[in-house]
Amino acid sequence: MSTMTEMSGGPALPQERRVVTSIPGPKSQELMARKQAAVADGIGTVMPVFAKRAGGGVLEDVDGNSFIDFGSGIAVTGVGNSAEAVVRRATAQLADFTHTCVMVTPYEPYVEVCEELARLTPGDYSKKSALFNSGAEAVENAVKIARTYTRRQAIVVFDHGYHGRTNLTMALTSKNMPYKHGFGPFAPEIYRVPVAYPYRWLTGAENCAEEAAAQAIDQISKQVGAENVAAILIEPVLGEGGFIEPAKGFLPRIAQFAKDNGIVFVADEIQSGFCRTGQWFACEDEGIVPDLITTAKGIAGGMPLAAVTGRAEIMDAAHVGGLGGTYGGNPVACAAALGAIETMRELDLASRAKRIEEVMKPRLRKLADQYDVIGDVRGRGAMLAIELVKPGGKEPDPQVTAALAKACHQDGLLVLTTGTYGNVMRFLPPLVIDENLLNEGLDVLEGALAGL
Ligand code: PLZ
Repeated sequence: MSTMTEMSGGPALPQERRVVTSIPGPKSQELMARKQAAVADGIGTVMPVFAKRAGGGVLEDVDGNSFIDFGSGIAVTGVGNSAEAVVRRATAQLADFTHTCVMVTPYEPYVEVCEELARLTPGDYSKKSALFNSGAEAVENAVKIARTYTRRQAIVVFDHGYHGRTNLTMALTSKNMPYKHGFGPFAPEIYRVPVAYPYRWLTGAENCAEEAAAQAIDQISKQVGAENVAAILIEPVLGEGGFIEPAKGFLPRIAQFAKDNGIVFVADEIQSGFCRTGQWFACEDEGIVPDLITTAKGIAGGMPLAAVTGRAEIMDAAHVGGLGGTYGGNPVACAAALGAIETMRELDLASRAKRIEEVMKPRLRKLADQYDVIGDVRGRGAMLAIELVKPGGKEPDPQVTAALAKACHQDGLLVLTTGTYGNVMRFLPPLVIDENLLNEGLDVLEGALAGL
């Protein structure tokens, strides 16, 4: 198997952690001053260094520091940055044509991506897709499609769910700050019900799946009326809510309820999809076959592309001309997606994600035994997290989480935090990361915990 350096496009990028300045370094500080003057404050920054190159398992900044990448640009560059096949295919497409608008003059790469999506997503029924630019746009369109298909309006979402930042998807998203605060009014006919969050289920993890499903179904039936519900929308692993894996049994019960009531069951796999959790899609782990699935992020190796894929009869419910957008399914993004999918297949990145779990989870569990601030270790594949709490209980500790992330950044490890309570540290390495870097990243985390 080729080394990470060969797999990334562009000049060879040493696969090493290297901290040569204080973080942020002087050039990043200069650029940050320019950012503050020119870029709206609403666009925040997780780690205040400016990127110069990235590939394999590292990101290099403008000061020559090289960070081990445990973020993948929020679960996007699973195949690595500038992956060879992505660069090759997108470059060829760039030279041929950059845009025609699929609604004006279609092109083959768009159709090819939709054919791949039909092959890769769960379900052996006849499938169709529509392509868009961002995850939020895919979710909006899934809602439009489900509503025209069912001729119903209500959409059911879950506590801790995240679906985007546009007006409709803000309504679908549960967390107020920073996503919704001050941005209302929000779209109507959205109903939020409990999710099976094992670590925080009041009567204990063992009762969680059954009780949460019963509560959710009761609320849908009594408060909304199942016959009014167009779609139930859920992330199989809830990402921005804190990498919550719904207790086993919860998703199948909700999916069955949807089926029994003519409700379109939509899996939002925008963060969890494309090999991230050790399968092509996370819902496969419990044998869930959604009616519609939304994808983005990992689909195109860093180029903006998103999709809604599902049962042909549902996808075809919208009238001709009812779906679209100027750039949706841009040819360069489609070519990149075909390169990313080729890479995932050839390198069997689903297995690599499982291997990442094998390496990381035992070490995270050991750290949890050692450090009381780690209340929970969870996730699967290369979508893993620790939940940080005040020792002795389960009170969320966002301060310690932020401090830990900062200490990791200072020492050359790019990590992200997440969660409704801001107290979850998540690990989303590129699936092509070297095992040495993975272990070295965990060493950095261990050092940061020891230094708290
Ligand atoms: N659905 C499950 O994870 C994006 C958000 C980062 P877009 N998650 C990262 C931020 O702070 O904006 C996401 C997701 C799930 C939908 C989306 C939205 O995807 O491509 O960001 O629109």
